[in-house]
Amino acid sequence: MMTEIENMQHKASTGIDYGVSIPNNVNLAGDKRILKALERWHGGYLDWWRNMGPEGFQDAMVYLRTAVGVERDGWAKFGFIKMPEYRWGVLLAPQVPDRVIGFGDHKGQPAWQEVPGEYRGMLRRLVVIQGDTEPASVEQQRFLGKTAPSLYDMRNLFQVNVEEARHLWAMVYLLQKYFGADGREESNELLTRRSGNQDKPRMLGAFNEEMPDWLSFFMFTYFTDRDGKMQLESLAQSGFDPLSRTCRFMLTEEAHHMFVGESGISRIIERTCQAMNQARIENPYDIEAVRALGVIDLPTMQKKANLHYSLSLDLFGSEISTNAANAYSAGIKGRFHEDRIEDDHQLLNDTYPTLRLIGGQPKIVDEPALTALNMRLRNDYVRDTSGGIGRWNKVVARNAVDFEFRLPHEAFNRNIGEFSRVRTNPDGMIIGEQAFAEQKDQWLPSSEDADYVTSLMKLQTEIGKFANWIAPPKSGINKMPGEFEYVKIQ
Ligand code: BYC
Ligand code: FE
Ligand code: FE
Repeated sequence: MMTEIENMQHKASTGIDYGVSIPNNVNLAGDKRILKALERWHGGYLDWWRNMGPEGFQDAMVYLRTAVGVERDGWAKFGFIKMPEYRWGVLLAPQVPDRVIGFGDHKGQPAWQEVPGEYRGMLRRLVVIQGDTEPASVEQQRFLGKTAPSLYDMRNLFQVNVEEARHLWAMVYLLQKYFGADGREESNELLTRRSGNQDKPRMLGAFNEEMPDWLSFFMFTYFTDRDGKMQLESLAQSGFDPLSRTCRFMLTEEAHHMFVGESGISRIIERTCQAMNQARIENPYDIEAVRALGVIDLPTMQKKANLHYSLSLDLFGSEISTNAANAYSAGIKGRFHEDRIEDDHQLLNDTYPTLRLIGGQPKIVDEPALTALNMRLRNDYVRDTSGGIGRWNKVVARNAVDFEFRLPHEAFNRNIGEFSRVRTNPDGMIIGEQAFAEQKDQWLPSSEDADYVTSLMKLQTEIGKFANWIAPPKSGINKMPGEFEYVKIQ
């Protein structure tokens, strides 16, 4: 904790007040009603964290970064802390002076500092859905500490967890501050839904899936946190300024989550290829031989990628969506990089090439641009996602292994939208239910694949050591050396 003088100096230089129970740059000290409401919520939140947060490590000292500023550079401070004592704060990116609404029916009007009454329901729904995913991911990941392949990876997991929990705080602040009694109720509901629970599940599909192993965790942070990035980018364009500012700061944290995923997968590929080369195994499809080395075969990694990619595509909603059109026209949710697009930002007469199921086949057809906004954001996502696939393939190529990762067709294994009505192979060819059932174990993780991967998941807590199935990272966190004790388990 800082002394009072240190806090005053810190506040003067960064705008963040650490002198109250909830660190913030929204002047909670001068907003006693909201501070009280958040303090009350904090109690229930800590109960949730203790019950549903990382299982078995609540007393461990973890080398975590905490936000101490909101400017792009130098916002983080690193130090050892017990997770329940993490200073979850309410941090908004700096206000842009004279900001105007950038799109939709209100384009050019001053950005809203209060909730516009006519859009209250719509805004609340989006904030609640965004807020719901954050604790859901913590719940999904809560057992992974017990099988961490190294202290470095364990620390990264916990960093992601405390930040996703801070993202919950970010949405709860908006609910408490701007949505009155409804907002308080929604804030409490966010602590009572549970990932995977039959009676009170989390709101979106992917967030009710199990996360049984670290390969899933890395795939999730690569594919699903990237949906988080795209959605936050769209909400960062919002005409409701507090939402925009909140999302802008959340995005700075999101980059690390996707780094954890992309580098984690790269390291697994690296290790598998090395082991294959040492053992002179040339055929990556010789699953038995590769698994005998205690590493994860590349085809199983492709199947996991297929699963997490298709689950993440579902998070963009239907290709044709009046919800998306309404949110855009209202000025509530924009497009990816709306402020860098050159058009009229109203889309009243525009069309957009949209992937649809036409006459039983996937076809690209022009649709009104407003209702095709989910499709457009999903296209931006696919583009963003393919970059990492290319980098994974470079690792494979560098090791002279004959294998190529690729993204399956967007119609593959879908539960939301146009293609939820059909079954396809990974190339997007429509096949019958029975053909799918017969071949799905080649395309999605089978129970044997799951058993094998699970069998590798053993806790490795020796300083500087890594499980056999994953290569060490290129460098440590915050320039720490390889032999650093990232988590001190009590
Ligand atoms: N699962 O018009 P439609 C993150 C519902 S991830 C279940 O097609 P819309 C994170 C939909 O709610 C980012 N239900 O879709 C990542 C609607 O229901 P109602 C999270 C679904 O509304 C990793 C109906 O189907 N943020 O931050 O245009 C770790 C028809 O909907 C699903 C957001 O998503 C689904 N997958 O788009 C931690 C941003 N998809 O209302 C965190 C806020 C659709 O008719 N959310 N439905 O009962 C949104 O912008 C939109 O709600 C969606 C859906 C993009 C999700
Ligand atoms: Fe998040
Ligand atoms: Fe994230």
